[in-house]
Amino acid sequence: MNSTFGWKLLLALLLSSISNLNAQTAMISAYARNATSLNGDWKVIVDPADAGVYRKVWLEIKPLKKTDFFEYSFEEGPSLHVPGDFNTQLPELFYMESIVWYKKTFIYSAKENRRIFLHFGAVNYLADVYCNGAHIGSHEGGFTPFQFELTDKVKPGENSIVVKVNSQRKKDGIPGMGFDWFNYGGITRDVNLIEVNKTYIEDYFIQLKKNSQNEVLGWVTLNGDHVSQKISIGIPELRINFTTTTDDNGRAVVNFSSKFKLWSPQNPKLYRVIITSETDTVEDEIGFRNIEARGRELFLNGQPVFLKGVNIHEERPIAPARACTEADAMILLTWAKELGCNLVRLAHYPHSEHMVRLAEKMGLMVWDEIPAYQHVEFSTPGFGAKMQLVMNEMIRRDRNRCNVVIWSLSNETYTTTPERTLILIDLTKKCRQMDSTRLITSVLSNQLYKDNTFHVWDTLCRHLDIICINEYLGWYVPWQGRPSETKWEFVVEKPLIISEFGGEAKLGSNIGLKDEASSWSEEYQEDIYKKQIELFGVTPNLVGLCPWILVDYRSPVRMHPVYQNGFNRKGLLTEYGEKKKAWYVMKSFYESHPDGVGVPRRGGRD
Ligand code: GCB
Repeated sequence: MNSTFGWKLLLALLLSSISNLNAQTAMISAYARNATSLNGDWKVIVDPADAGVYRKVWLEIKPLKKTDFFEYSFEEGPSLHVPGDFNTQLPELFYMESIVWYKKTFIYSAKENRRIFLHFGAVNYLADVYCNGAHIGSHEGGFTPFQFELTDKVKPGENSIVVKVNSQRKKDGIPGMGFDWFNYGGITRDVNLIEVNKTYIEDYFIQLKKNSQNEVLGWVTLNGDHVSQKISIGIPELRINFTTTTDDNGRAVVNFSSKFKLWSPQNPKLYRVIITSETDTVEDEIGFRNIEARGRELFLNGQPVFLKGVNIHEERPIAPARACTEADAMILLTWAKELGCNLVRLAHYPHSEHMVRLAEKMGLMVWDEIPAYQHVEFSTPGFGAKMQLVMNEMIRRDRNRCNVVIWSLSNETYTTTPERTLILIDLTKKCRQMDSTRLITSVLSNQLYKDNTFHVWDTLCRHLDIICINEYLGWYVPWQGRPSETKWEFVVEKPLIISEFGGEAKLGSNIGLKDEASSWSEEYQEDIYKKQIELFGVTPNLVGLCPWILVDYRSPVRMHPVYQNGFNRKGLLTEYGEKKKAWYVMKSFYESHPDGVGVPRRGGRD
């Protein structure tokens, strides 16, 4: 790590309870490197009793004498596909939240002056990694990339990697013990061996300066033993060739101006950008856009914008499992486009890089979120530092994606939890230090709704760029009057996104029953949406919406045997993509609001 931020983070981590050992924040643009994929079949040992540590399965000892025996074997056991969750690949693993050992071999031929890294897109939740029988490190956190350097650990010929994956929930985990989605465990994203030169481009930030539409302000950092180098940033289409030199810490400021065709949902323009040092080159596709909150409004590239969003969980439709490929992302994002969206809230954790990059190409803005969800244990010593690490990993991966317009640092955490507000204020400041060009938020719930007035009183709002509220009026919270007569009071005037609303319906259930929640009828859900639209019309500073949720998704806490059966049924679509009545209400609402136009007001303070 080259920045001051890096040192501060390192110090914080030393003081924290995070179980990361030797895992490095992954290098930028892993997909653009010289990589060998380790995706495919991995041999596995299922270990719900945590016996593999005692038996030292990573040593893979084989019987030598006639009297020898060993009570495990990778070779004679099952295989699982990587990337993918283990729960949906073997029936006996479906509800398991525990340990699976994975093993893969690869052939390596040594090359002079090259370094080799083992890069994981994500492993849910704890990963302990072994190379050729030696423990090389561990990583905590189920949704962000990390890497280990293998340069001194590999040998010419066959090498083996063993990963102990543990998906057990942790009280001090992020997320913690309770969450309303399926805990898909395993090596859930791509695995790659990445080769680079001795000194390589570790990271870069090439985006428009805050509030500017023509000036890029960023930096490049190098990692290696020869970090003072000439750097160039080339954008052939704009005839830009910006040159500079890194300092003794391997860091160079990047600053140039041009007349960019700005990225927007209507024109998701990306440029080929070539970042070159004396010893490395990385190519990326980068877009340029400006997002700003001013007063009670949002502006994209200087124009007022209304965020027509939808919430999405990273679950594969049709045959539900953890979504992990570009094809999975394509299905989900195509549905979001069909709904008329210009934004997707990737709830409640960073989704795969495929998802974010594809959304960028398709003209969808992205809301990125770390999994600090509801009852996470802020009071655990070092919890703030652990959140910071997850945030750092998310921002490092996505900060060059111009479609990312929101960093969300938590969802529905409780104001009564000790340390919560202080930690979130501190994290918000740190996020802004890392990247002030996006809107920073934390999603609030449990605000006071009394006498048909919504009181948004949480003082955390003072520190955020936008206020985001999950409200569920008409479902968890009964309406207290006519939706069109709802009043709003805010602790501070800022742009507001209603980040969750909706209700459950099972497709085709109790047709026509419009006024009984327990009918789980589409008509009841449709009615919620119609009333919500009345509410939006009297919500003064509304700049965006995210209905909960695009697709019905698995959640073991949803236990009704007829209507839910392990699924949260708040989807506008079923898991097969069938449209519920509420889909059409939301779609026609979005279609009647062209981009750049706010919600027409029928009252309120505007
Ligand atoms: C929420 C949560 C979301 C839940 C949703 C629900 O407030 O943020 O994760 O799944 O409610 O369906 O209750």
